[in-house]
Amino acid sequence: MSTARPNAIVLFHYTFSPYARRIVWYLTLRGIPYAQCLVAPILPREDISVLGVKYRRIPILSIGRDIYCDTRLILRKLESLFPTGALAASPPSEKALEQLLEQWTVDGGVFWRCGQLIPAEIPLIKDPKFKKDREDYAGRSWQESDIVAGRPEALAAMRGFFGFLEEGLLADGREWIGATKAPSMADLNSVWPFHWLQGIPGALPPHLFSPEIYPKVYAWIARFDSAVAAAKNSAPEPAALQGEELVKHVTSAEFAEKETRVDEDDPLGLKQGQEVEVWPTDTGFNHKDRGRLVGLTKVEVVIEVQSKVGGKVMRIHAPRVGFRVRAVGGDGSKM
Ligand SMILES: N[C@@H](CCC(=O)N[C@@H](CS)C(=O)NCC(=O)O)C(=O)O
Repeated sequence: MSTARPNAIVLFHYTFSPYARRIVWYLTLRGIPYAQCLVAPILPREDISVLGVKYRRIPILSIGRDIYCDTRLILRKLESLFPTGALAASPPSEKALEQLLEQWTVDGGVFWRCGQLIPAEIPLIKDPKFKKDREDYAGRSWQESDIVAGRPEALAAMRGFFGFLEEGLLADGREWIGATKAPSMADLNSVWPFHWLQGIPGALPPHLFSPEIYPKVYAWIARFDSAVAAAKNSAPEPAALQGEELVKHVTSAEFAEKETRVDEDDPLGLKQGQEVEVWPTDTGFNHKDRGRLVGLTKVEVVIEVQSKVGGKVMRIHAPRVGFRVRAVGGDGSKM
């Protein structure tokens, strides 16, 4: 594996995270070089907390001293910071479809139902440390009896999702969701939970889910897999970064974005420089970042925090969707 550091991008992830794969696939399809910091599948993750980040979910991506949380924001930033060869469509109606698909998979229940279908008998689920960690993450029980009890309803929902693709988006025999020549953002925003689930032995019972029952969906997943494998052959291998070397690399870099701004007409009425807390509301909500507000727009909230080593100012960016921002000490801080 190459140890060259091609640019200021570092992806923090572990390899079986379906959300992280969204970013790995994106970078691979685009051929954008990056370094990666492989972290543990459960907390603690020293290589992240040392940067002053409390956000617990995976992946995060740093570009210099800017740290981006949540794949929705990460993809938007990569598209705007590396515009040549961007994957998003240009016509507004196609862009809208891409965003709807992202909402469907992230917020519309697809990922949540996939999580419920992880079989209770796999060794990781039986590990008490993993169970406790995921209960903190999801705010729901990961006890085996509850996983088993939730399965029928999740399978019923999953049939609806597979049907939506088979009889809807892919029904006319198109290769890619956006009828493009190669995978586009519409595919990237929809394929990942299905790709993940059908790769977990025992998650989907074959009498309900198979290439015979959903031929177009299974062929589409396989096609996407081949497209990524082909891109991987020519894409640069990610450099590995960890520990002291990682901290030095990230904290000694410049900011990727020169300017951030707090919109005066933002409905929250928060002010530049004010101390705020930021946290996701769906999962990972027990881990709040606190810092100085330096950015608040329709797209993102940005706060400044200090790295634990070297005391460098880092900027944490989170999307507005699915996150809460509260003034420290404000009435709503316990919501
Ligand atoms: N909306 C977030 C969700 C990220 C997420 O839930 N990631 C999972 C991994 S696939 C996670 O963080 N699980 C708990 C953990 O790894 O700490 C995103 O788009 O990045």
